[in-house]
This record gives sequence, C-alpha cells and structure tokens, in this order.
Amino acid sequence: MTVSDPAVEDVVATIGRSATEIRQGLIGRRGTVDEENPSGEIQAEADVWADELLGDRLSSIDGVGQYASEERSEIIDTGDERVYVAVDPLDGSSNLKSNNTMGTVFGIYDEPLPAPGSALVASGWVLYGPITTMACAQDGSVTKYELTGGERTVVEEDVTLPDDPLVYGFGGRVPHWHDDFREYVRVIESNPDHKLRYGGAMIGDVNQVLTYGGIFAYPALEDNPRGKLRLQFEGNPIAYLIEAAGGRSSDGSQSILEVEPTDLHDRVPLHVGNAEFIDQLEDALE
Ligand code: P6P
Repeated sequence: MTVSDPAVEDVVATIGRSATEIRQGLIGRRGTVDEENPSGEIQAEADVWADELLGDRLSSIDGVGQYASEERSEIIDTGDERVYVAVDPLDGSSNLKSNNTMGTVFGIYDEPLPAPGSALVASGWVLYGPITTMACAQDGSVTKYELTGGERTVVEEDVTLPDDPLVYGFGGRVPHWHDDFREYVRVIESNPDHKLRYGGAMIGDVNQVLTYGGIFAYPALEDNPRGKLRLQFEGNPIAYLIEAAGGRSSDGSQSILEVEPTDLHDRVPLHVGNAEFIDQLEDALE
C-alpha cells in the first residue's frame, strides 16, 4: 500500500467533514458517564458520542482495515487490509467543563495495530478553537486547513516550525517530575525569550508549538514511568506531524516513531518541538 492509497484521503476528508458536527455535538454532552476508558479515565458523554460517530464513519470507508480509539478497548476489524486508523476522538475532554480548546487526533498506519509510528502514512489533528482548523501530515509535508460546514479550505502549505522557538508547556505535576527533567525545564524557563503556554489539552499546546516554535512535553513521572499520553493515538500521530514540519520528537532517548508498541493502549513519555530543544532534552536525560 502506498501513501497515495485513496483510503488515506477518504479518512482525512471524513474527519474534516465530521468536525463541524462534532463541535456542535459538544453542546449538551459536557457531563460524564459512569464508565472509564481503557486508560482508566472517566469518560465524558462527548468522548463516547464522538468515538461512536467516528468509529461508524471511518470503519465504513473502503480500504480501512481497523478503527481503534483511545476510548475503547476493542478494535473494530473490517477484514480490509490497506490502512489502519487510530483516533483520539476528543483530546482534552476535561477542558469541556472550562470551555477551553480540545481536538480530535488521528493516525493512519499501513500496518495492523498496535503499530510503530514508522508505519504511519498520514496523521493530524482537528482543533476546536475560536475557529475549527486541521493540520495534516502526508508525504513528508504539513498542510493547515480551516473547516466550516463540512468544507475544508487550505490556509497554509509546507508548514514548518519557526526557527526561533517561543513557547514551552510541560505536563504532569511538578513534584512528580524527575530531577534531570526539572533541571532541563529550569534552563528553558530561565530564557526571557520563551513563554509558558499550557492549556490542559495536549493538542492545543502542540498546535502552539507548530505555530510559534518551542516545545511541548508530558514526560516520564516518578509515579508514572511512561507518562500519561498514549503512543498509538497521541504520541505517534503528533510525532509524525512535528517531524514532517522539521521538528523532532523523543521518548527521552529516541524518536517516538521508533518506539515498538506492546499493547494498543501503551503510554509513552512525549516530547516534541524544535530540534535544538529536543537535542538538549535528550542530553539532559542521558
Ligand atoms: P494533566 C488530556 O486529558 C490529556 O490526555 C492531554 O490532552 C493533556 O496534555 C493531558 O492529558 C493533561 O494532563 O495531568 O495536566 O491533567
């Protein structure tokens, strides 16, 4: 299967067309259900609803062999064998209560899941911000779109991280950071040219890094050695796009895309941004 498989574009187009409906569907679904996702997190009504909507639509696309989601333990297997789709239907759904930015993250693989990020052929995210946008990486380049009413309009092509990094955002509780990571953060923070940007939804923070340059990390923690974010649904798709935009990713010692999965819901320490920041981080964690 080559990246020009029509199933890839069909998946991206379907997610783009669904974005306005998902955004509207958040209204009235801000409560929680009495269920946990496979990562043990209480689900919002909107998590479940967005997952069902995308699961139905994406698994029905000709060529899509699997639909997997952060919100469900089981994979939808269609028997097709061309592309395999992993989705975080609503990243940052805890931001629903405070009406802050959230997003939909997707990765399109050419191997059955769980798969390493090196098997991605496309990835991206929809951002439910003041306006609804999409960033998508295919064929080694990143394109930004504005989404409205099911239409997708290109607003920028060949997107790359700015050379001068500006923003930083680091997740996890500070007392749970490892000392070497905490020291690295202190160096980044001490530069008056850098600004703190942390909004509680990884995808909003990563989109700031893509736009302004910098670094986002949700690192390994003393009480969670693999951090919080999920490899298949967050780490790989984000790393693939940031690397396509000229940045770097790391689990602390290697590109996220080289991490070999053992389970569909594996977590991974995630660090993405300008190459100089990630190089410095890996030196600091050696
Ligand atoms: P914390 C949202 O639940 C999420 O998975 C990411 O989008 C976000 O970066 C992280 O968790 C926030 O975690 O521990 O800061 O609440």
